[in-house]
Amino acid sequence: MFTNKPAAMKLRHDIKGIDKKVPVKGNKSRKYTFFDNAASTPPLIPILKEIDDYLSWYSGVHRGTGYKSLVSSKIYDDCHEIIGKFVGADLSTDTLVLVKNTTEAINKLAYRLQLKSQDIVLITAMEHHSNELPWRSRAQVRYIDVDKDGILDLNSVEYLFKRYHPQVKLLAVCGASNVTGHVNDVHSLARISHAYGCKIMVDGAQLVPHQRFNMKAHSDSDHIDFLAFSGHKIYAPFGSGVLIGPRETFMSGPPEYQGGGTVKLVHKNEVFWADPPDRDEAGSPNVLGAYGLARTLKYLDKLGMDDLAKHEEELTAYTLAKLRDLNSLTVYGSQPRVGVISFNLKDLHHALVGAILCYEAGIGLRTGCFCAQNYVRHLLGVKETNQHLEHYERNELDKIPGMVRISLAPYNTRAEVDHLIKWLKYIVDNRYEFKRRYKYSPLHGGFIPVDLLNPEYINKIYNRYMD
Ligand code: ALA
Repeated sequence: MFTNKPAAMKLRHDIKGIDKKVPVKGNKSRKYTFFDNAASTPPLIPILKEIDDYLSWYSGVHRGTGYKSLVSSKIYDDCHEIIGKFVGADLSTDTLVLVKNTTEAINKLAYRLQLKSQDIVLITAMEHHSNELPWRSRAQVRYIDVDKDGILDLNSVEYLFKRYHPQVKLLAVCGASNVTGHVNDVHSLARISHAYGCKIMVDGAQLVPHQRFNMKAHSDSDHIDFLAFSGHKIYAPFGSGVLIGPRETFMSGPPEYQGGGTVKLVHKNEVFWADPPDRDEAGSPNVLGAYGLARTLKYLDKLGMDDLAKHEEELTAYTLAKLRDLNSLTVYGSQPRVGVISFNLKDLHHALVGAILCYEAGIGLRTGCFCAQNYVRHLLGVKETNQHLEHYERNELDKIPGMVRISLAPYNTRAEVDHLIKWLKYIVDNRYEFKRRYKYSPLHGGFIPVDLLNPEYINKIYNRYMD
């Protein structure tokens, strides 16, 4: 039975746009079911109200003398503390840099570590491109293997450390996969890494929104040295992301972005850089993003992250059981996982399934490779081929392998899952009919119902906001 409903119900009640209706085929509309929380979560009404209230005090920070600027500076600076506290960071020894998102955070760290071309960064074969490409461009990368279900092979971690240390400068690993939702035991990985004198960076984009996360004390061998995560995946889509790490990492050398706010003193021939985090927060910062994220995290703390996580866990188990009851459906990955589930229906292109759910069931989710192409190919047993590049260049996405992904959040309900399952069953039972009714359109880069090749209603809604 479901427990801890009150926290989840309160969260649902506070979601902006929860009752939004979307047009569906046949000139009808229905309440939107949103299962793409791994991409971005919707914002919270109470936080929007707080931001609106604060806006009358909003001003540029750090460099103004007016009263509003003083207030805004204090708010902005304190946001660092509040955000750090949410993940157990110790800001007496760590620095928290506010950036745009996880991608920027990891790129910044890759720059900040001042890696040399012979240095090695260990990553896993289950990473999002954002935790793969920044390392590939600055150091040598070795991949920790995953098994056929996409689960990390711990023997491979030990093997790579034994073989390559002390050349290994960092272990960079996702807390949870954005494809399978699989949760890595990052604290055990931290212990292994520290035993080899190496630091660990956790890409927390898909973990921090789902479970209480604690970086743990520096004195603890399970301590997470660096953490990156995004506000827009934890109900604060106002452009704030987070990078946390030891202060000394941010103390030496110039920042990659240089300009206002990053300096103490500028001479014609010399620059004295500001202390962290200012050195790495160039230009006027995103004060509203910081405020939105800090207030959202306080809200979640008050609601109870553990209760929310428990609800999501039960909803995920419920969804998996229902999916497994369906014929001709393959679910990828394995436990433990957050509410991210990728699957395929036999003989149906993933993008076709996504289109039917969009145009007929009013369900929002994501299909494709989810910016984790190597991992998705591995799970599908598909080899690398340059032919896929030709398909991308011709916008023939219907020729590229991929998956259907649902990503749950604690505000989702069993009724929403039942709605999805009903539709998946309907799709499986009527696959030939759907294949006839939908056509791939290179122009739109997706499948469109043949009687709706010009999706007028999207334009209508667009015009309402953009005209
Ligand atoms: N990385 C985000 C996702 O997996 C955008 O959807």
